[in-house]
Amino acid sequence: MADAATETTQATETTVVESWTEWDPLAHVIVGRADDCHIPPAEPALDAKVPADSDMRGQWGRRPQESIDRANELLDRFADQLRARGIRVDRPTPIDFSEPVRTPDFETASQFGCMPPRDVLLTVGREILEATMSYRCRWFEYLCYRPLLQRYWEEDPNFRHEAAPKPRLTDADYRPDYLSESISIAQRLDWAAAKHFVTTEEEPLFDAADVLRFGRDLVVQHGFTTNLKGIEWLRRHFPEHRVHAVNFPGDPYPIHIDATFTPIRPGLILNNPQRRLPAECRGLFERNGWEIVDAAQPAHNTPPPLCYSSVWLSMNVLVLDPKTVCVEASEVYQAEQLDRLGMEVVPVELRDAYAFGGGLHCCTADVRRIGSCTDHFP
Ligand code: DAV
Repeated sequence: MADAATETTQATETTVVESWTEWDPLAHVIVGRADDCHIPPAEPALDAKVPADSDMRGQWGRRPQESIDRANELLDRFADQLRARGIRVDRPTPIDFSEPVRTPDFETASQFGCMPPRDVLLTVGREILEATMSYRCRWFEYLCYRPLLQRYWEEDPNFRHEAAPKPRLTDADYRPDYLSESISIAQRLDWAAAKHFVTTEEEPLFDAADVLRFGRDLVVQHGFTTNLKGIEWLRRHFPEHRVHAVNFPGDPYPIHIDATFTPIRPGLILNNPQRRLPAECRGLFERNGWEIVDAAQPAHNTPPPLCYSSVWLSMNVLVLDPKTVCVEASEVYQAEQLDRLGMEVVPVELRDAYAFGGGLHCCTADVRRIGSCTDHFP
């Protein structure tokens, strides 16, 4: 592959925020917290993601305290593991998620949590952008990160703190087709292939976890949580970047790209074998000599109880640098595969926290990775 590198910025001693890729050496990261996390009440975008036979259907409220304590124990240990490697780790400040949310356009009886900062914060170069989000219960989640973002803003004169326009999230944002509880998987797959997702094109919507950063290029999944207007908004907001929309027709519940398509290092991406990148989207990678490898099978047949995510959190790894990757400790097949691919694998226990919003990639957000804006697809 080509190794063209375009220096666009010069880090200084006061640089706190800067990250251009998913794999450059990690220096500073936010790790989420499980405190007070709630299963939110029914709402259109969230219901579309919960399978018909899920144990979460019909129930909502604060998660059991033992599960919160256990998840926090694992998140704290993960934070310590990262600190022991010299990485600066910050933690969010949870708000009271039992509080209802009411805006002029919608109301919901409780909120969600702040375990997965990756969904909310998109770091591109020296900017951290708060995503619009697409669930009503997550509308105020950015508040948990404001104390950190304010601090970075004071410490780093080049840090740009941005927020995408808050969406109105009226019923016009959601397709009523998805409101039925008995949609077959075959129907869902047909809809996914036709790019008929639960969110409409009423206004720009995106979750930060639908975006992957490849230096000058941003790869964004079009699915339940990010619509085409959201992708167009990102394109206009980052005029120096090339923004590529992708979708994965094999996924009946397409939210977030980070259990589907996982860059490991320049030239190597893992792809979920049930959600292969379609041929028309592969050209960019193939022309530039990137290898797209089917990820190993997950070690588990089912997600843990009360979990939104699929078993493919096995692929939701956190790359520490192009030779080192954190893999969930029970995901032995994924660990073996990455070891065979030449990576040093750091096992991290996190499965009992999956229910709070995802895996190792989800529960973190980049503040700094050492590197510059490089062009990997010249
Ligand atoms: O496979 O359920 C999970 C992504 C979480 N950020 C899945 C996608």
